[in-house]
Amino acid sequence: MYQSKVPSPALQANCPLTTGAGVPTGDKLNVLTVGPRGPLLMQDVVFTDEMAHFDRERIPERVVHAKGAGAFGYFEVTHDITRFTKAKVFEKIGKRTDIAVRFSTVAGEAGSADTVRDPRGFAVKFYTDEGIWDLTGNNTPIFFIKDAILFPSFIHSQKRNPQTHLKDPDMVWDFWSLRPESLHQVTFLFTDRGIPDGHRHMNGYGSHTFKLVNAEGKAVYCKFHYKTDQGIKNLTVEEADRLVVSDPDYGIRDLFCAIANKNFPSWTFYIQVMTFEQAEKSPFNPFDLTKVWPHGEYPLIPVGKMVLNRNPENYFAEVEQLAFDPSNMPPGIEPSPDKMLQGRLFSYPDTHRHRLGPNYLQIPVNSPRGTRVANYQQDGPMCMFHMPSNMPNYYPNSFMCPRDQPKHKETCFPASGDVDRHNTDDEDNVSQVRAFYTKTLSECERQRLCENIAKHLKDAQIFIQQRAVKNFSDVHQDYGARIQTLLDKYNAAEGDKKPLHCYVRQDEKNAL
Ligand code: HDE
Repeated sequence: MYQSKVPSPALQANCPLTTGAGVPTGDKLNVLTVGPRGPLLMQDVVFTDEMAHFDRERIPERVVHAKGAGAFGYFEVTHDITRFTKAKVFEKIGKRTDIAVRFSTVAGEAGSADTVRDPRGFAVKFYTDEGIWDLTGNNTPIFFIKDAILFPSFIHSQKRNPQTHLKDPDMVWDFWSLRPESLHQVTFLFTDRGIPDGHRHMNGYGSHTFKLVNAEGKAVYCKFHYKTDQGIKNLTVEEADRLVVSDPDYGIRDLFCAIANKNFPSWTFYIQVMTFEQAEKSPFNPFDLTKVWPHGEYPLIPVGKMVLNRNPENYFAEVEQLAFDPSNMPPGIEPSPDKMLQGRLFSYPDTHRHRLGPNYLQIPVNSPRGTRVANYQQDGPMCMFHMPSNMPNYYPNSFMCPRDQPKHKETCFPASGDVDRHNTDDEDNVSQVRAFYTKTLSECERQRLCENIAKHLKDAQIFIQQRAVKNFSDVHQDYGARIQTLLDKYNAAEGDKKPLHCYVRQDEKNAL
């Protein structure tokens, strides 16, 4: 069982107080001055050591998913899926693998409230025998967009207006209404599940399509689901609004206290599987992250259980420095052509190098455990790893050293087609949303969904409201009509409020 590298309290308590260099400190409560009222001396290195470190305590917060809660535990295999994958994490029933999990909101800053309407990050780090596997998912099986190039702009539209520094409904709804592929996730977000009750009562999803490869080299596509064993529970809008004020860290507190009280949360882990032949024939793009795979056609296959049974010893060391990376995949798990997943393969390690430095994988919570790192990477800030002095730092070489092993090569697969910036906007963005609206939601849930949307959309300019309502009507006439009726009431009661900030509209630019 992994424990963070903090010395035991007993050992630490008997140590003398020291500087960062380990030099024992005589007096930690008074600076060194000339006489009781005299000036402070620059030779007071106890003071400069303390203050200089304090000035450097903050690192850049995550550009998204900045507010989060973390915990540790294990994944245990309960069903055999070795027919699909050779990944050792699944190699036999009963096998346990240490995990780290971080839950998070998306748009808020590191100090923002936990109970806002927002997707929840649900990232799982498996410390497998073949290196780290990061399944960096959310609490929704889909996402707003399906092309990675849109992500920076999508996030800009969800965060603060660059002039007012305020959240801006115009930006949010202008972007969403111009990208109809967002309708599925927007609908999910404004249902009751848009405000989960803490982090223990929500499901997690790998969301993307991945590839599983078995020991014979045969590959299938798959999706990962982790369903809460605590039961789905959501907060009402009223409860959530109250907690934003009374307990903005509700999610962190709920998780920490549950584990501290040995009420260990768990999730049941499933996969869906699609053969390459089925993918070829699929009526929708199985790599399109705005689409689900219907469970009727691709049933959930049970795999294992995830249990969280340890709180972090230190939040900064073990949660703030956690670095999840979808490109960390052990043999037997590979990426699919999903454009969003492909984009993420670059972005996560890139953002970690910015936030934590090029040697972030040497931070204990990010380091593999069941296996040893052996490569020719060297140096860089905060580097703690180097090859033994009797081994070369280059490859190939003629000496004793770590060598690549062809059995771990990625599977070979055919790919063809014109290289182009293919526009896939016109792919069906409404059928699955319509099924969700008409078949999955109850009448009460549909009404609350429309009320939740109208309550937010009402603060966008009328022309943006109209474009958004048209998109909802494309999903279902009733969906758009209900929202428009609610908007009419708001607009009649509140008048056409001049938004705080107005960009110049495209068709008004000649007015400049
Ligand atoms: Fe992320 N995302 N993301 N995301 N994401 C980050 O990495 C990114 C997407 C998710 O608890 C960042 O460390 C791109 C989908 C989680 O530490 C960054 C795209 C899903 C977390 C990043 C997406 C996620 C992040 C920012 C579009 C669900 C928090 C900070 C192609 C399947 C992990 C960081 C944690 C964090 C990039 C979209 C989940 C910038 C480019 C889809 C749970 O690398």
